[in-house]
Amino acid sequence: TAQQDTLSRTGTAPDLDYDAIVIGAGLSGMYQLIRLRELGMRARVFEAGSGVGGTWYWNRYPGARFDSESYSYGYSFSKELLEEWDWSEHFAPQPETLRYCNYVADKFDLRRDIQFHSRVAAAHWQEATRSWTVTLEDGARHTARYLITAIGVLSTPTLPRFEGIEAFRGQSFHTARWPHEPVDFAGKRVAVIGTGATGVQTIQEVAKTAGHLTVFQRTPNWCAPLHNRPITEEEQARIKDSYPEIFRRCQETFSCFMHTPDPRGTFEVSKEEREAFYEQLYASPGFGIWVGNFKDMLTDRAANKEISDFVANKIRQRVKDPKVAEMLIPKNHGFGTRRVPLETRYYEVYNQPNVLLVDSKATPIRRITPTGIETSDAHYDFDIIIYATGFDALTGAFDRIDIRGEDGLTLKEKWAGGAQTLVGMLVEDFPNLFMLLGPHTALGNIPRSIEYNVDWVTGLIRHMRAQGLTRAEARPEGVTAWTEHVKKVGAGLLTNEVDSWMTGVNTNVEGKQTRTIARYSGSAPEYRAWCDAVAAQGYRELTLA
Ligand code: N01
Repeated sequence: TAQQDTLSRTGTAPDLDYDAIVIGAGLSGMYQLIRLRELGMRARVFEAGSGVGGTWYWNRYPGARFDSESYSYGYSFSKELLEEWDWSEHFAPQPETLRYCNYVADKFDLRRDIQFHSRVAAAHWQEATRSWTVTLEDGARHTARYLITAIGVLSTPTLPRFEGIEAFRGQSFHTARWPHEPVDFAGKRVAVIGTGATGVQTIQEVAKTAGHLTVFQRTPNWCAPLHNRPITEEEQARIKDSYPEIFRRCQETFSCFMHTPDPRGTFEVSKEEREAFYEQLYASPGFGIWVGNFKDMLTDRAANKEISDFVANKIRQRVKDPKVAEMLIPKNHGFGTRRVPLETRYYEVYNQPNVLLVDSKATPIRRITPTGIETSDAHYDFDIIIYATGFDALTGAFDRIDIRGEDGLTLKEKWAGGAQTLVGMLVEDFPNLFMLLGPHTALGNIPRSIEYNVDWVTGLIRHMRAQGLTRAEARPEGVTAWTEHVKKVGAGLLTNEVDSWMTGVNTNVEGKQTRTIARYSGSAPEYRAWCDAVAAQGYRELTLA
C-alpha cells in the first residue's frame, strides 16, 4: 500500500506510538536513548525505578562500590563528559556512581524521554504492523517498531526459599532492594546471609558499627584485596590526559578491564618468580590477581592449585583463629573459577569479638522465625537480617516479562532448553527485539560491553532505515553458528565447572539447579570481531525485510 511504501522509505512509523521502546534506564538504556535520538527516532524508555542508574540505583547496600577502576568504567563516548567528571576514588562508591548516572541524564536531557515507575509486564510482537505492543504493569499499552531490552544481567534479586521470611518482626532487606534512607546498625544484632561480591562488601562495612554481626556462609569465596584510595589532583589530571589510552587498552584486553592475562604459563617460571608475581598481584589494586594472572590459571588444574594455595595462605595469615580461617578457605572450587570479590579488611572482620561466622552448609538454615534465624542446630536472635543472596542472573529479567514473538511463542519457552541467540543481541522468531547484555554477550567490564552493544544495535537500525527495511530477525544458521562458537570458547574453562550465576545456577530459582552455558566466555576482542563481521557482511545472518 502507499502507506507501507512511505513506511519503508522513511523507516518511521507514524501510526505507532514510538519508533523504539527501550526497557530500563540504567547505563545501557541511557546510552541507547542518546544514540536513538541521534538517528532522529522517537524513543521511549520505561523504567521500573524512580530514577536512572539501574544497578547503581537499586544496589544501595552499605559498602557497594566498583571493583574495576573508576576511570575504566564510565562512559567513553563523550569527550566532554570525560573532561567534566571527576572520580574521587580509584574504586568509586555507589552513591558517587549514582550521582554520575544522574549527571549524565541531566547533561543529555534524558529524562524527558524516560517514564519512571513503569515496569514492563509484557511485550508482544505484531506481525501485521511489524511492531511490538508493550504493556506496563498498570495496564497502559504502547507500540513501537523496535523493542530494545536494557534490563541488565544481575537485576532480578532472589531471596532464599525459606519458610517464615515474611514473619520476621525485625527489619530485613535484600541488598539489591535497599531503602533510600540510611540503616543504623549501632547496637543492633545483624545477620548477613550470603558471601558473594555483595555479601563481602556488605559484611566489611556493617561490621564497623553493628552491635553484633553473624555471617551465614554456605560457600566461601576466594577474595583478594581491592587496595582502594582517593584519586589525588595530580592523578586526576593524568587520568584525564590518558583517557584515549585507557579506553584503547580496555578494547585490547580479554574482558575490557585494565588488566589482562600474563602471557606466561605458571610453570614456565621458577617457583621464586611465581611467588614474587603472586605477591605483587596481591599487593596491587583491582582485578590484576584474577584477570591479570598467568594465562593458564583458569585452564590448568595444577596452575590453579598454585594460586589457590597462595591465597589460602594469605587467609591463614590474616585470620587469627585457625578454625575460622579454614572455614573461609574454599574447598570445592579453585581461585578465580567464581567471580573474585575484592575486599578491604574483609578477613580481619572475623578477628573482631562481635563477629561470628556460621557454616550454613554444615548447619543449614531451616527457617526464619519472627525473632531470628533457626538453623539445624541453633536459634539466633536478630534485629536486622540482610539477604545478600544474589540474582536470577542473565535470563532472569527476561523470564519475568511476558515476551512473545512470532505465533505467540514466549521467550521463556524458546529458551527452555538454554538460551540461544545471535551474538547475544537477537533471537530467532523474535523480530525487531534487540537485547543489550542479553545471554551470550561478552560481559567483563560491563560499560565497555554496553557501549559496544548499543553501537552495534544502532548500526543495524541505521542500516535498516537507510535501506527502507522494517523487520530484522536472526536466521537459524546464524544462531546455530554463534551458539556453537559460545560452547567452543567455554570448553575446558575451570570457571564452567563450578556452580555460580555465571554458569546459570541459582538454588533459589525453580529450574536453575544445573549448569548451562549461560554467558560468553571468549575474549571481548573475539566477540567484537564476530559481531563486526556480521555487520560488515551486510547482516547475512539476519533476515531483513
Ligand atoms: O550474588 P552471588 P552477589 N542459603 O550469587 C548465598 C556483581 N557484583 O550479589 O555460593 C544460603 O555471587 C550464596 O551461596 P552459594 C558480581 O558480578 C559486582 O554477591 O550459592 N546462602 C552466595 O554466597 C557478582 O558476582 C560488584 O552457596 C545462599 C550468595 O548468597 C554478582 O554481582 C559488587 C542462599 C550470593 O552470591 C553477584 O554477586 C557486588 C540460600 N538459600 C556484586 N541463596 C562490584 O564490585 C544464596 N546464598 C561492581
